Amino acid sequence: MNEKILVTRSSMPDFDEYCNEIKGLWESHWLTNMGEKHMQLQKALEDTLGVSHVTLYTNGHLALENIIAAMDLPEHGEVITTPFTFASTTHSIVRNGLEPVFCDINATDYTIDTDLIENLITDKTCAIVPVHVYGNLCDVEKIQKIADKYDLKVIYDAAHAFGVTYKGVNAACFGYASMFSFHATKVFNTIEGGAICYSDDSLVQKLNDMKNFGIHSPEEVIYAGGNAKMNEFQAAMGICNLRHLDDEIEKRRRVTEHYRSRLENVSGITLCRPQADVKQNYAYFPAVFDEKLFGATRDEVCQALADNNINARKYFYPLTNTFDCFKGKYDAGKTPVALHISKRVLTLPLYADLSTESVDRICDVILGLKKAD
Ligand code: T4K
Repeated sequence: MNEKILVTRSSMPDFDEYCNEIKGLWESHWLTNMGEKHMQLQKALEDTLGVSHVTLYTNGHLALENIIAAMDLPEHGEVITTPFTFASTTHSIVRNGLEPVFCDINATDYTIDTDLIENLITDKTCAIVPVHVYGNLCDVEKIQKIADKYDLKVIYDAAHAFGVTYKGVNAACFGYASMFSFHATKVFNTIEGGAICYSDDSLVQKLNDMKNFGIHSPEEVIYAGGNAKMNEFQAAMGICNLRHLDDEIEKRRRVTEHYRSRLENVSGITLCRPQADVKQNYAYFPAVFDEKLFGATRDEVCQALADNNINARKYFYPLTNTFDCFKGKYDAGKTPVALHISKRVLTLPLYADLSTESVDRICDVILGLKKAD
C-alpha cells in the first residue's frame, strides 16, 4: 500500500529553532497569562499584518466568540452569516444568544452572495459575520457599503485567510474586526491559537479582560468572561512559524499550481479561480465534482481516494444550517447554492511539503474515474 496522505499536515519549524525559542521559559517559569512570548508575537503580528491591534487567543473559535460578545449586541439579535463554513462560525453566534440568519453563497468563490444581504436585513439585524472561506476573500467593499448604509458592524471569520491581501491591504484590516485561526491545520499555526485584529482602541482592554475571566485588576472583575488566553509555548511556535511564512505560502503555491496543471479544464471538475487583486495564501484546494459531466459523484471520488490511502475531506459538508443540533430550525432550501456546492465539493490534500509525486498520485486516482467526454 502507498504511504498515507492526509488532507493536510502541520508545518513546523526545525526542532532546534523551537527549542531555542522556549529555552527562556525554563529560566523564567512564566508559562502563560500575557507572558513575554505572547507580547512578542502580538507585536510581530501587528507589524506583519499592518493592523493597529491584535489580541491573541488560545484558539480561533474562542476569539470569534469573544469579539461577538464584546460588541454588546441585543439579546436574540439577528446576525447575517453563511452556512458554508466550519461549525465554529455559526456556533459562535448561537453561543452568544444571537440568531444566525443564513445568506446564500455565490457560485464563484463560495463567499457570501452580497446581492442577497440587503433582503435579509430586518430591524433585528445587529451584525454581519461573513467568511473568507478557503482563503477566498469576500467582496469586502460591497459588504462595507451595506454595513455603512444600515449602521451594522462586520466581523470577518478570516480563519482561512492569514497572509491574504486585497489591493495590497491585509485581510486583517477589513470590517470592524477579523478573526484568524492559528490551528495546527492552518497556513500559519501556533499549535492551537487564534487572533482578533481591529483598529478600535476601546476594544484592547475589553478583549484582554474578557479572555481572562473578566478580571480587570486583582480586585475588579467587570465581565463574566471565560479563559481564552494563548500560552507561551503556543506563542513561541508562532514566533518561529512567522519567520517561515513566505516560504510556507510559496511552497503551497507550487503544490496548487501542480494540481491546477492536472485538473484544470477537466469537464465535470470546477476549481476556484484566483480572485482579482488578491494575493492568495493557498490554504485549501477545493474541487467541485459534477456527476453528469465527470462520471462520478463527489462521494465516489472521496471513497476512491480513501481506497488508495488518500484522505480528502468534505469541507464544508454538511452545511451548518442542517446540523443535528439545529434540527427543524433552519431551511437549507433557502441557501440553494451552498447546498449544491456542499454536496459536490472535496478539499484535496494540501500542505507545504506535499510532493509533486503525491499530487500526481492523487490526480491519477481522480482522473481514473473520469468518463470519456
Ligand atoms: N472558522 C472557520 C471557517 C474554520 O475553518 C475554523 C476551524 C474555525 C472558525 C475555528 O478555528 P479554531 O478554533 O480551530 O482555531 C479542522 C481544524 O481543527 C479546524 O481548525 C478547522 N477550522 C477545520 C476546517 O479543520 P477537523 O475536525 O477537520 O480536524 P482533524 O483533526 O480531522 O484534522 C484534519 C487533518 O489535519 C488531519 O487529517 C491531519 C492534519 N493534522 C491535524 C492535527 C490535529 C495535522 O497535521 N496536525 C494536527 O495536529 O477540523
